[in-house]
Amino acid sequence: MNIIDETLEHLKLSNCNTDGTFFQAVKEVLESISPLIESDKRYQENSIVKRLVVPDRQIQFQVSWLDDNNQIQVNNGYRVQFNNALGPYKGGLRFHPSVNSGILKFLGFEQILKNSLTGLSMGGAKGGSDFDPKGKSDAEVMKFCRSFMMELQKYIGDRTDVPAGDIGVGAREIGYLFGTYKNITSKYDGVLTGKPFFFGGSLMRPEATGYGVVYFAKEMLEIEHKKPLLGQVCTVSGSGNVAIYTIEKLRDLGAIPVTCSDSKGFIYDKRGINVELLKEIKFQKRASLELYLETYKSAEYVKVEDYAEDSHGVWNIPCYAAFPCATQNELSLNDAKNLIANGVEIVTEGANMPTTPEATLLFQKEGVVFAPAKAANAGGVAVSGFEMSQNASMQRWTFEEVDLKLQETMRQISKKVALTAKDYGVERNYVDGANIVGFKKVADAMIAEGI
Ligand code: NDP
Ligand code: 2IT
Repeated sequence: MNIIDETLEHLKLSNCNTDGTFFQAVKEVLESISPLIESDKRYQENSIVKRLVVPDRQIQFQVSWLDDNNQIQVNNGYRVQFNNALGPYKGGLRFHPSVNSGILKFLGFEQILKNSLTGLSMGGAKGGSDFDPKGKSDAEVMKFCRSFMMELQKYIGDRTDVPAGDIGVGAREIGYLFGTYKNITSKYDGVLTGKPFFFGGSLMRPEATGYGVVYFAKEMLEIEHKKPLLGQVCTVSGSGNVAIYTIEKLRDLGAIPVTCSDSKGFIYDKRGINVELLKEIKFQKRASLELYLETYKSAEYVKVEDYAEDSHGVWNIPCYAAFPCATQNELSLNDAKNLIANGVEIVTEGANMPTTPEATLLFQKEGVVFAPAKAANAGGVAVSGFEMSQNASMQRWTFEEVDLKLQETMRQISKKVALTAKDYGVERNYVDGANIVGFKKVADAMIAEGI
C-alpha cells in the first residue's frame, strides 16, 4: 500500500466520516500530490502526509448566552488550529446551524494550502459555531459574540492565531468579537482581521475575496487564450460577502452577472444584477432575495422548492463564466452537465469546495477551465495578511495600494499554479497545480522545523 492509500485508510480507521467534507477535501489533495510524494522521498521519510491531515489541536467549548426574552441559549463553539508551519494559525469563523467539527476540519485543512499559496506567512485554521445569526437582534448577536470570545480569547493572539469572517460572520460580528477581546485582555492588537476600517481594518478587506476571484478568472482566461470577461454573461451563486463583490467586480469589468442566490431561491435578471440593490437587501435589510422583485418586476425569482432534483437553479442559466460563491458542494454533477450543455467556458470557485468531485472531473474532462477555490478565493485571506502587516506596523495603506497588491497576488498564484501543473505533467489541471504548490511549501517548512 502506498502512503496516500495508507493515510486514507488510517483516517477511515480513526472514525473519519468518509462521506464527509473533510475526507473529500483530503482525498482530493492527496491524489493531486501523489506525483510529488513519489518523486521526493523526503516527504515519506518525514511522514509529512500523515502529519498534515491531523490538526495540531481542536478546541471545542460551550457558548451560553441570554436571548432577548432572557432565556438561556446554548451553542457549540470551535477552533481547529490545523497547521502553523508557515506562520500563525489563520482562518475564518463560520456561524451557521450546519457547523460541526467535520466541516471546520475540512475548511481548516483547505486553509493551510490556500494560505501557503498566497506567499504570506500564515498557517491554517478555522472556527465557528452552530449559532444562527439569522433572525437574531443585534443585542442577541452581541451577547453571543461576547460569550464566544470569553472562551476563544484563551487560544488566540496576533502572533498565535488570527481569526476572521466567513459565512455568517461579517463586520458586525467581528466588531463585537474584537470589542470583547479588547475588554478582556486590554490589548488593541491585530487579533482579528476583517475589522471595519475606522478601528484598524484594512481598506478593501470586505471586497477582497470577490474582487480576487474575478482577478483570478481574468488571469486564467489570459493563460488559456480565451475571450476576456468584457460583455460576457456570467452566473454567480450566493448573495453574501463573496458573491456580492464578485458581482460588483464583474460589472466593473464590463461583464454581465445575471444571477445571485440565497438559501431560499435565486434571482435571474437578464440586464445584469443591480449590485447596489443587492447590498441594500442583504447587508442593510438582511432580507430575502425575493425583495429584488419589488424594484425589478421583470427579473425572475425561483424558489428552492421548485428546483429540479439534484440541481441548483442558478446553474441552469446559460453563461460564459460561472462563479459558485455560496457554500460547499453546491454545484453537482447534474449542474455541471447543464452548464456544459449551455456552453460554459470557465468555472471559478468563490466559495470553499463548492463543486462536487464528480462535477469537477467532468469540467476537466470536457475542457472547461476549472479554477479551484484554494487558489481563486485566496484574495480574502491575502488581504487579511495585509491587515496583519498594517496593524503590526501601525500603518494604513490606501485602497489603491491594497488593490494593486491583491491583483499582483492573484497574478502570482495563477502563474505558479499553471506552471506547476505543466511541470508535473498535468497541464491545465489547476486543481493538481494548486494542491502541489500549496503543499510543497508547507511540507518543506515542516521538514525544516522537525517534529
Ligand atoms: P455570507 O454569510 O456573507 O454569505 C453566504 C451566502 O451563501 C448567502 O447568500 C447564504 O444564503 C448562502 N448560503 C450559505 N449556506 C448555504 C446553504 N447551506 N445552502 C444555500 N445557501 C447557503 O458568507 P461569505 O460570502 O463570506 O462566504 C461564502 C463562501 O465563500 C463560503 O464557502 C466561505 O467559506 C467562502 N469564503 C469566504 C471568504 C470571506 O472572506 N468571507 C473568503 C474565502 C472563501 P442565506 O443568506 O439565505 O443563508
Ligand atoms: O475561507 C477563507 O479564506 C476565509 N474565510 C477568510 C479567512 C481570513 O482569515 O481572512
